[in-house]
Amino acid sequence: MNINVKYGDITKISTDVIVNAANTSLLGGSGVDGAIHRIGGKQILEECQRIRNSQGKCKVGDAVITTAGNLPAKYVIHTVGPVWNGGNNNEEKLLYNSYKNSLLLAEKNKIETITFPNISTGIYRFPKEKAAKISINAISLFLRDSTYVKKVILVCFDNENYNICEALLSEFE
Ligand code: AR6
Repeated sequence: MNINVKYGDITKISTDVIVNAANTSLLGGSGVDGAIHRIGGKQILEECQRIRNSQGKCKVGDAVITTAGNLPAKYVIHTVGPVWNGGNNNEEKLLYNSYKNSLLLAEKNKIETITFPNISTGIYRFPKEKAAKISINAISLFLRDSTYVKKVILVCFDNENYNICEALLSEFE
């Protein structure tokens, strides 16, 4: 299958696109968002500001694309995952939408490889096992019919996410 799991820092990955776990403001934050803006430089923030000026805030589950500035990737897709609030607030569907809409945007831009972090599993507190299942479902379904997107990498920054994703993917194969 064309989904790989890696352990590491997404700002060091040189696939065509890396995905940012952003917030609705698109103007940066902490976690992976902070790292991407800090290392990617002001070009990313400037493009995010232009997007905000033209379309307003980014809704939860939606995605937008910018340059990757000084990062080794070519583009950054910024998506906003849901905050986990107990599970009865459409969180699972919204997380699925974050993956799907990021992949659709990559496809629209004729992108071949895309790297995701474990969206919403940090500051937004989404349970890791549930989040990993949703990510792998969304990605595998998408790869069945995609024309341009051929390879997806899940980059995990902590052991727990890495072990969960590895185990789920080996069941899948
Ligand atoms: N590379 C890869 N993964 C990372 C990195 C990194 N450099 N840094 C953290 N992670 P989080 P969220 C992992 O909190 O939960 C921000 O302030 C981390 O271990 O970055 O979606 C935004 O502005 C975790 O597994 O994002 C929002 O306000 C995963 O990335 C809010 O946090 C997501 O953790 C979004 O919260």
